[in-house]
Amino acid sequence: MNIEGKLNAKGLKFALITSRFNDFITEKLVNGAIDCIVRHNGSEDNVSIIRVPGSFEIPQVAGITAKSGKYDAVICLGAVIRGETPHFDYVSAEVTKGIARVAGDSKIPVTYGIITADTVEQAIDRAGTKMGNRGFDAAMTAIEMADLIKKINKK
Ligand code: INI
Repeated sequence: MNIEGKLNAKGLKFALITSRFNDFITEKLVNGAIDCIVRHNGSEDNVSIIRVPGSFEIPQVAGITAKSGKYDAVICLGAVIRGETPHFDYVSAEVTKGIARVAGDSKIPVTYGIITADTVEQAIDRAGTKMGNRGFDAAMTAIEMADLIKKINKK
């Protein structure tokens, strides 16, 4: 028997966790995620947008949200852009490890829509221009995974 998730967001409830830091990018990821959900039969009324100060704060809030029992999937959206100090490396490593930890500890999908970019241009490219939209992609994965997990849990 093959078990695979379908791309149908009908009736599913989503939480988008997004950072205000670099919001000129993260708001585009939010729009991309909502666009994906709506294009796959979901409803914007079933999407909660939860804003945190920076990407570092995303994993903790994603964990609390995933445990709340109110959602079928949590989608993490952030943008970490390299500056002149090693700060980028610390923040990007922690948010990545943090989301992976929360996903592994959760009963619902927690997806990773974090742009880590060396330049502002690279970030723009991944927020709805040349290289697609990481928010759209993370929402698509959340839809498939939510359906998959429901199927696995069904007797
Ligand atoms: N937060 C981001 O989301 N993106 C960044 O590029 C970034 N940089 O480069 O500093 C950033 N820093 C803030 C960090 O996420 C925390 O909010 C802060 O350290 C307080 O905990």
